[in-house]
Amino acid sequence: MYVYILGGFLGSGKTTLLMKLASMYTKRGEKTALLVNESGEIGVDGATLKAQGYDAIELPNGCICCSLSGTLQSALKNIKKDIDPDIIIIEPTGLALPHKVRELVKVSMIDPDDIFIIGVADVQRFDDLVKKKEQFFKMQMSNADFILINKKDLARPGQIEEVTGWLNKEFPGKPVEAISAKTDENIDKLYEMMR
Ligand SMILES: Nc1nc2c(ncn2[C@@H]2O[C@H](COP(=O)(O)OP(=O)(O)OP(=O)(O)O)[C@@H](O)[C@H]2O)c(=O)[nH]1
Ligand SMILES: [Mg+2]
Repeated sequence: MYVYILGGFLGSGKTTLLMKLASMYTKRGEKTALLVNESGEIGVDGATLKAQGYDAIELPNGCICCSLSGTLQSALKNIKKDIDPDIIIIEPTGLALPHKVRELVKVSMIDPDDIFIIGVADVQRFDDLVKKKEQFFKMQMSNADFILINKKDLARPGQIEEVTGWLNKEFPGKPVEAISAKTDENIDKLYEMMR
């Protein structure tokens, strides 16, 4: 069983990506369970995901990396028992620290080598986020196994190269790929990166 944790700031495209990945794995015939911890403004909730035929569990308002850590663990235990999926995709809120989520998932006796963090960086709001919340952004991205620069379709000319350069300098050796979760640009490259 593989677990993917989508780490990225509010509105970076985590839910859009989650839907794409869920559809890809389902088409591949892998049983996929989704665990979402929506912060409650925009996006897709557990009921919508279930309506689309996915096994989805929605955790209540609050943050799964801190106040809801116990809730996360019991949800994982139930998913393993009731659904027994091949893949679990977890979307924490945009304010969560993905490495803390990974620690909690590890406690639920999932092999640490089977847990991956995907960092999602919003190209449109990259400059603003780095200006206002650089430390937080770095903390979210630093533990990612790879980083996706999302919303490629909205990037100004040269911006993808700029952001890629910044990320390569901050996180040498970490794979970086620019995609658009909405228009599917480079989404095949993402699928190749996934197990
Ligand atoms: N143009 C464009 N818009 C995108 C892309 N990915 C996501 N969006 C839009 O960005 C907005 C936020 O996307 P979500 O997937 O809800 O982002 P999120 O990270 O789940 O947001 P929160 O759960 O609220 O933190 C939505 O309006 C999406 O349609 C993209 O690649 N390109
Ligand atoms: Mg979301």
